[in-house]
Amino acid sequence: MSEMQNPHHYRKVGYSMILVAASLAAIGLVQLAIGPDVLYADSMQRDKTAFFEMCKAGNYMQDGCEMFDKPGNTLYEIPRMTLEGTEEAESMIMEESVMETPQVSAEIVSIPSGSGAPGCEETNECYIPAALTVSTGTTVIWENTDNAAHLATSGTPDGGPDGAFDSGMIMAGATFEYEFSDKGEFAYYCLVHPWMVGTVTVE
Ligand SMILES: [Cu+2]
Repeated sequence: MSEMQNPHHYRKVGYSMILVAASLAAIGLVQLAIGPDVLYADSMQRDKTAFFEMCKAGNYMQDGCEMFDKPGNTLYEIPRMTLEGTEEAESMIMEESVMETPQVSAEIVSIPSGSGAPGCEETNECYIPAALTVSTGTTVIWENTDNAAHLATSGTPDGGPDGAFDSGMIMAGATFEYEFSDKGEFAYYCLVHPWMVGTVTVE
């Protein structure tokens, strides 16, 4: 008896054909579930983006590139129109917002005019704001708007400098920057005008 005449082999072939038919049916169902529109829109988007990149590379001089003569506008209109609601659109929106967020954050503490004479401590305004709360990695910029020189030295008038930071003399109109990398509460004061006190709380 040859291999082809083995009835068990016919049965195997039969099973194989059922399997192939089932696979085709499954592929059809998956295609229905995904929807051809999504795939179509996706490839349309790819084509448009590729075309735009080609135009951009050629400085918009080629035929058909007039539609992109306002670079920047069109590039961002395309994804919004065709990809809204898809995962890709969401990730693009996220990328955009990441780009808009400044990488370095900074806060300004103003040293107001007249703080070289006692009195500003009565309203807690020798540094403005006298109590500042920032997140780690923030750069605090002390801006001396007075016509006298001042300092921002970490520590307290009673305990003296604690060594965390020290501006040295900030001359009239000058600034001092310090980046707070560690969490904690940092008291500081002015060495030459000890009524001037402030705190930076880093969270
Ligand atoms: Cu001072």
